[in-house]
Amino acid sequence: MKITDAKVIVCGPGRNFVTLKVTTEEGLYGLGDATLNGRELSVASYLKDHLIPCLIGRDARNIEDTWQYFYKGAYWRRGPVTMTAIAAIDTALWDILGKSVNRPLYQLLGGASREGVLCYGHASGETAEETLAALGDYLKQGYKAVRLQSGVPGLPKTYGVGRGKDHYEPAEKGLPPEATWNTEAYLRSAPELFKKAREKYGWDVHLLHDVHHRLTPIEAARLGKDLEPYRLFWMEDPVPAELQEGFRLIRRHTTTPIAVGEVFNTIFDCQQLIQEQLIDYIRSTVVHAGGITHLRKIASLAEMYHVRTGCHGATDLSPVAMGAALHFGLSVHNFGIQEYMRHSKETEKVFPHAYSFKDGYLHPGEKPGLGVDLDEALAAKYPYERAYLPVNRKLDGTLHSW
Ligand code: EZ4
Ligand code: CO
Repeated sequence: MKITDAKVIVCGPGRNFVTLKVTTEEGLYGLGDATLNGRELSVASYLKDHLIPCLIGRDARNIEDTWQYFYKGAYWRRGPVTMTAIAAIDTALWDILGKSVNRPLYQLLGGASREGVLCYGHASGETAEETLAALGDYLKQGYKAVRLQSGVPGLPKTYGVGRGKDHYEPAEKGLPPEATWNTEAYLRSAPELFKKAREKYGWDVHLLHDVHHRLTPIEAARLGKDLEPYRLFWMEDPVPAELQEGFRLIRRHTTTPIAVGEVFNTIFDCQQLIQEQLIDYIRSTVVHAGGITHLRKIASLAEMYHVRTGCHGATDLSPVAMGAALHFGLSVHNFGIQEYMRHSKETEKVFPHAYSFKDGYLHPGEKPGLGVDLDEALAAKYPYERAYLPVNRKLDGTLHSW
C-alpha cells in the first residue's frame, strides 16, 4: 500500500482549517487534521516543505514506523508545529487502514468499550442569568454535561463568552485582539455562577468550568475550594502547565477534580502530572498531541494512575479531528468525557461526517476509517484569512496568559 500522493488543503469555512489528504497506489485516501489555531500556515509549510517529500513511497500500513520516522528522524523533537504535522499524517494513515479493511476505526482500536461518547456543550453569557438560560437550552437538547463560562463583572469581554447567538469562536481576523483580566473579580464571580446553577437546575447535570490558564497555584487552590460545594465534573487549566510540580499545591488544598492538557503536544508534558496523580483528566487530543498513535500511549500511562481522558474539542479542531477523537473515545477504556462545540454550518458542509449527537452522547458512526470527508470543491470557495487568538493583559497593562 504505497503512498503515492499527499497534499495540504487550507480553507476557511467560517474559520481556518488545515487538512492533510494522503493517497495510496490503490486509490484509497485518508484525512488528517493539521489545524493549529493562529499558526495554521506553519504546519502547512512543515508538511509541504519537509514531511511530504519523505512520506511519498512509504507503506501506508507501517503507521508506528512512520510516526517514529518523523518524530525521531527530525532530530528536533516535539513542539506544537511538529507534533500537529505528525498527527495529521498519523490520523490519515489510520483512516486509510480502516478503509482498506472496510471497518470503522474504533474496531481497529480494540472495539467499542461503551455505547456512546459522553460529551459536554458550552453554555455562556455576559451575566450569570444569561449563562443559566443557555444551560437550560442545552438541557432541553439532551446534554448530560455542560461547561459554564460567564462574563467577569467590570471586564468588557471574557474568555469563553460567545458573541450573541453565534458559535463561540475566539480567533479574529486581522491582528491579535486584546482582552483584559482581573483575577479578584473573577474569583468572586465564578463560584456564584455555580451556586446559582445548582439552585436552579439541581444535581443531575455534570457542570464543568475552564479557568483557561489564568491563575497561580494558590489562587487556583482557593477557587477549587470555593467550587467544592457545587461538585464540578472538573476545573480545567487552572494554571499554565509548564511547571508540572505546581499542581501539587493545588492538589493539597482541594478535591475539585482537575483537567489539563489541551495545549500539550507529547506525553512528556504530562508525565509528572499523571504519575504523581496531580490531575484527574488529561485533555490532550489527536490533532495536537501526535495523532492516534501517540494519544493511545498517553491514555495507557494515564490508565495506570486513575487518570481519564477528556479530549479537547473546540471549533478550531476540524471535524476530521472530532471524528478521530470519537473513535478513540469509544474504544479507550479510561475514557472520561469529550468536549463538543458545534461547528458552523459552512464547516459542517465542507466536512461531511458520519458522527452524530443523540441524548448527550456522540457516536463516530459505522463508515470505514474515520467516517469524515472533505468536499474540496466547496472548500476552495472559502479561502484562508489570517486570524489570531487574543492576547490578554491585566488592568495595569501587564501581559497575562489568555
Ligand atoms: O481556547 O481551542 O476548552 N476549550 C478551550 C478552547 C481554546 C481554543 C484555543 O484555540 O479552551 O476554547
Ligand atoms: Co480549555
